Amino acid sequence: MSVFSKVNFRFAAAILAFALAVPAAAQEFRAADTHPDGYPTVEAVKYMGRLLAERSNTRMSIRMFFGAQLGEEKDTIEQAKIGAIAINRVNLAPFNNIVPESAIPALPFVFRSTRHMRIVMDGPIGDEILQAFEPHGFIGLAYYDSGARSFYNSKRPINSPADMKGLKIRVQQSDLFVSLVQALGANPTPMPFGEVYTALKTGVIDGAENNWPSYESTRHFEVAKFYSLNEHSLSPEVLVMSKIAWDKLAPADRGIVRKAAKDSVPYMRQLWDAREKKSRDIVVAGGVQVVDNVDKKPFQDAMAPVYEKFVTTPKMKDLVRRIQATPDK
Ligand code: GTR
Repeated sequence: MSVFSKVNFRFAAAILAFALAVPAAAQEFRAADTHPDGYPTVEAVKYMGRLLAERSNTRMSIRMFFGAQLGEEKDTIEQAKIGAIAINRVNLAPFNNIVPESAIPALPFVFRSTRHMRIVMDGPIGDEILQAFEPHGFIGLAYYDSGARSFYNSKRPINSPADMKGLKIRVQQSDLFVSLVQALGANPTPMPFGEVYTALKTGVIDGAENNWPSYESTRHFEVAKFYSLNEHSLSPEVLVMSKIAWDKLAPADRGIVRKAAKDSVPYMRQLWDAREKKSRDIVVAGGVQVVDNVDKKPFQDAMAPVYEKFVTTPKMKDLVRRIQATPDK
């Protein structure tokens, strides 16, 4: 062996020893959320970040970009797809047009109660739907609660679908929600979350639909004072990781990420339950006219065309059947 190759060999061996001794580079995952700091989803992802740091000896952590700093939900989904955002917390609705199975838990009245939703989404059906994200470039990590979505508007109290006639209602960027609002005789306008306040205020739209905390945190209740608790959808939130970021992780680290995400769920639910009450109090004190004795039956009856249009494959039909057959006790 020449002097040169001996030197090269020693050099390579030294580099290899160094690489084995030095722990993998620290990873800071960029996470996006449309909600402001302090909102339960934002706090839950921060909590997940703390768990990650603790359990990976600070090798993994999360940097939270809240308040739509990285864009509206549709944009953050596109960025997560190309790996520019590692972790994304969005509602299931903006995924409906991308991952067909994500429409199932967003379907109107598919769950009988929050308890039913939690049991289904925490079990094998929820996991099956999380797995459906992977072929589309996302790893489904966990679901968070999102309460019940109900209609609010600036024109009149809504007691029945007849009261919806002709109202211009903002919906998330989901064909399922477009069809849901159409089935009730109103005019759906898909629009990013961040544009809704101004659109309500200027009369571009008459109303929208959301849960108590979002209705409150966005101040929509100040410009659309009729809130009718028809509770048409319990569509949960979803936490996904970009498959590009995921594929770069060692198998053990993937396990840590998955577990930290799941472990943030009970924490989120605790914050959620408290926030729902607090938001309700703020909104009621703000002078909103709440219709809380809405007869849900006529709303439910109007939903047949929505199911026909979106529950098309045998797999989807089976998911709906299994959800309905899941007891909520
Ligand atoms: C909220 C949800 C957000 C967003 C928003 C919307 O309930 O938490 O992620 O989807 O609704 O209506 O755009």
